[in-house]
Amino acid sequence: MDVQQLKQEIIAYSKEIGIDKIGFTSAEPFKELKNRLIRQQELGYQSGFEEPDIEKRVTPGLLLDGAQSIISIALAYPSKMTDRVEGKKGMRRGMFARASWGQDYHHILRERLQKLEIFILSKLPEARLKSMVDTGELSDRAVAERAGIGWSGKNCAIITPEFGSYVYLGEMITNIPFPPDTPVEDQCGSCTKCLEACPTGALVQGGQINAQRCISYLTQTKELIPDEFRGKIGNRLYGCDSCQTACPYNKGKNFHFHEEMEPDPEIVKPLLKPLLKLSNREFKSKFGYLAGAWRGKKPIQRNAMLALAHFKDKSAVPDLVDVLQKEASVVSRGTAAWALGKIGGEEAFTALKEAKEREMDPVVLIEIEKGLSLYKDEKSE
Ligand code: B12
Ligand code: SF4
Ligand code: SF4
Repeated sequence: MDVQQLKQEIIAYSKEIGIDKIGFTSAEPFKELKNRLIRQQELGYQSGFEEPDIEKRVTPGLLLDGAQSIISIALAYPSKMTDRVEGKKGMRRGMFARASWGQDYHHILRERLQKLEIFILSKLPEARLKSMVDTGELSDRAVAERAGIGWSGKNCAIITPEFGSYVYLGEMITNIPFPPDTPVEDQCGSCTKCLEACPTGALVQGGQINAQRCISYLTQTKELIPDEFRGKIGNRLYGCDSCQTACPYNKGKNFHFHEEMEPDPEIVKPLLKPLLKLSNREFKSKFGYLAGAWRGKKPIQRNAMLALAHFKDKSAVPDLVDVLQKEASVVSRGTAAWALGKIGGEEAFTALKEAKEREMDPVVLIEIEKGLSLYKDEKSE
């Protein structure tokens, strides 16, 4: 078997099936990454969404018997919507980050990798292959970096010279000894735009994130958002793009190669108030196909309440009062209380005072107190 020729055939086929960039690297352990992961764990900087077994993360041989190489793929996603919708007073909108536009990218990339597996097996039936996207053990970025897809930016993203960092990543471990590609040279230089743009200081230094401070992470948690970050989430419902939009290498990068990735503006920039009233079934049928729906309805509703607070949208007060009075979830009632205090006005204040008499949950009671003091602060200004 001529592996060099097979590599060329795979590259040609990848273009036919809509893979925008492909790279090859060895299945050697990721030594530098190992130290990095241990350090991040020690510092408490991880999100908890990562695979917990560090050995597995850095040793492809533990994931596929006889692993020899890894094929890394990248698919570019759009950064601008073709049809736009604008929010206005009383009709405010929230925002899903670009990585959650169109169909869930996990399905799209898995489908491409599956096609690639079938192709390789048709040429080499004895090949052993194992593909993964995001939820697998490997670090998709570390693989992509070593396979020459792009460099690892100070914003932590893999930046491709062709498509910027607006690319999804996935990979396939193989037992075929493909010749490796050369990594792309780091082009960040003295730039620090992403570090400056990060609203929460989550990028503690170039290439190092404290995920616990990252808005993308916070929007995906199920708990109350810590006070420090509530005012910084803005109108983000899922994810955060600030350290990518700030990057000069993303300027003008907006690729619409894949129909499945086209966003529906009414879905990825939805009106906020109706989100508070969605049934589980409505949420699933409207938003269920987005990558950003993986944690379910409640975190999106919590973030929507913070967004309404961010806009100080008085027209949302009756809906927030409804949540405060009727919702079973402590996180929802607590967030509604805080949002009412932030928005202010007599109606909100009265609802908070009434809730204080009625509420039994100590966590919600604390949020009601915060809401009341926010309102008082506003009045005394
Ligand atoms: C956990 C996770 C998160 C966490 C933590 C993010 C992080 N930076 O670690 C949270 C929830 C915050 C998150 C957010 C986002 N994520 Co995310 N996330 C992941 C996941 C599941 C694991 C990442 C991980 O292991 N991080 C640990 C760090 C330590 O490792 P790493 O970043 O993977 O690898 C790099 C570092 O280790 C670095 N490194 C290694 N050694 C050393 C040594 C030194 C000195 C330095 C400086 C660096 C360094 O080099 C590696 C290569 O870049 C991956 C999928 C996967 N299985 O890999 C997706 C993934 C990284 N996420 C992705 C995306 C798109 C995002 C968001 C843009 C989504 C959004 N719009 O909100 C944001 C971006 C936030 C950011 N600035 O990183 C993409 C990235 C695509 C790309 N072009 O880079 C991935 C690859 C998913 C995918 N398959 O496409 N994510
Ligand atoms: S995604 Fe947002 S919060 Fe997270 S590091 Fe980037 S700019 Fe900061
Ligand atoms: S904004 Fe500047 S420092 Fe940050 S990733 Fe882009 S080029 Fe690198």
